[in-house]
Amino acid sequence: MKKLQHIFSLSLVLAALVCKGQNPIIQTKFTADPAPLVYHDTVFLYTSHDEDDAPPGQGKFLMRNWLCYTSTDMVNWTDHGEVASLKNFKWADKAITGWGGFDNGAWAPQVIERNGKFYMYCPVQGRGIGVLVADHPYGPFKDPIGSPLIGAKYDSIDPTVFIDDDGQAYLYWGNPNLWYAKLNKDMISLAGEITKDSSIAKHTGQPDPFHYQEGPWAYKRNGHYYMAYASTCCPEGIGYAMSKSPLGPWEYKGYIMKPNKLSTGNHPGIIDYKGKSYVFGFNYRLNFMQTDKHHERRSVCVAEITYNADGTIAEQPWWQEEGVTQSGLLNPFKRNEAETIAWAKGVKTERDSLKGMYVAAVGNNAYIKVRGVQFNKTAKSFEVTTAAASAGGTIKIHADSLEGKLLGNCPVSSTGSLKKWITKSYKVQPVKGVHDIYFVFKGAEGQLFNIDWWRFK
Ligand code: FUB
Repeated sequence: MKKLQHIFSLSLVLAALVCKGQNPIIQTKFTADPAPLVYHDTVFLYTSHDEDDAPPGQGKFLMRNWLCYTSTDMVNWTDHGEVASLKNFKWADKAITGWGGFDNGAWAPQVIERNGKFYMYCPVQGRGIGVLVADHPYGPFKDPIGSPLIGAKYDSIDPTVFIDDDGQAYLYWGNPNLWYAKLNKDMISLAGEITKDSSIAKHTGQPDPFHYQEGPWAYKRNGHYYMAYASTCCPEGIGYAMSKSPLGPWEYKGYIMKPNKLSTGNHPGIIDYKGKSYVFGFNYRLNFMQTDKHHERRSVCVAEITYNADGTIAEQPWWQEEGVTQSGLLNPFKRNEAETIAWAKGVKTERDSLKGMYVAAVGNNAYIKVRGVQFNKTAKSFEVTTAAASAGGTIKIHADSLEGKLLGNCPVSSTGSLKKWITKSYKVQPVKGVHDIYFVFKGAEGQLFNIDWWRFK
């Protein structure tokens, strides 16, 4: 019996080892400028947000807010929606600066934790770099100083922040030059001069071996200081430099990822998590799945990276459609938010004050895939909370592929409103072991229903 149990757990572990994610990792919105933060056992992924109606054309960004996603397995990502927007910065108002107002300019952010507080550094394009503070990684974030931390005149976009082992914090930013300043322990004021880095700076009049463009990402690992960045505009790959000190001089080390003409931009975010190392960035795959025209509608991707013994990073190919290996399995017996997704087609996410985030805009044949779901006992029923305005529809539950074994057929009837929720239980075919689960939505044309959460029993 013990031997059987051992073989069973081994097969679960092996199944977990081969579960791969897909790139891009978010499909319900256009996301860019990934800023991952590992906090306790979770990866918090902050991103900028390209609006669906960004006009065609390179550089025609339409960006109003910043989003947050979380994962504990690097493959299934839970959407927490907007965590901050231009409206958090009263000084971003057009009436004050003459620039864009609250309608555009929410560029690449980064969040860092210090002493239980979360500091979010946000470029407000053309107006400077602001800082927000929160008690929780999901916010609410507030502007503690009511003015830009870095004024507009220092190539002021793309902040990255890093705290050294001695407690000194550094803020870096800039396009086309790299700038930096020390931060006080309060993380919301400067501890010194604003300085243009001279070793990595682009406009030194010297040849530019760094190909530095923008999007710096500073960190320290095994005693080495790293500055990764979007390089070689345009298209942009991801380059990096290393140093023995947080203020350089920086030595160019090459590409983490060479540029690719499929993409104009890029923007690194690098972490270690559960014993592996990852680089995040973005491509335009979802935009080009919808149209052959370039819109600034980007999508965050992730790849695993490895370090050589001397601290240099092995170069990766351009973002592959196959993503990273799943680093943990999903428990189907706990409440799972419907917006926890490995891959989705034809759905959006929304938030309301009562329910928080939920999956919306579910149309006929739309689907959600969750990866590496571990049924460590037999599931016999499925519970789900939905709301439907009119005819409703059906949730078909398939195992392992869109046409895989049909586990359940769950009719969703009208509740009279897309905001009126009911929780219903349905019998399903007994299921055990590790599976990908596909929720496929069927019904008439138009929006069928909303889904808040689900679990198996
Ligand atoms: O997302 C707007 C800008 O494009 C970012 O600030 C840059 O890093 C580039 O990704």
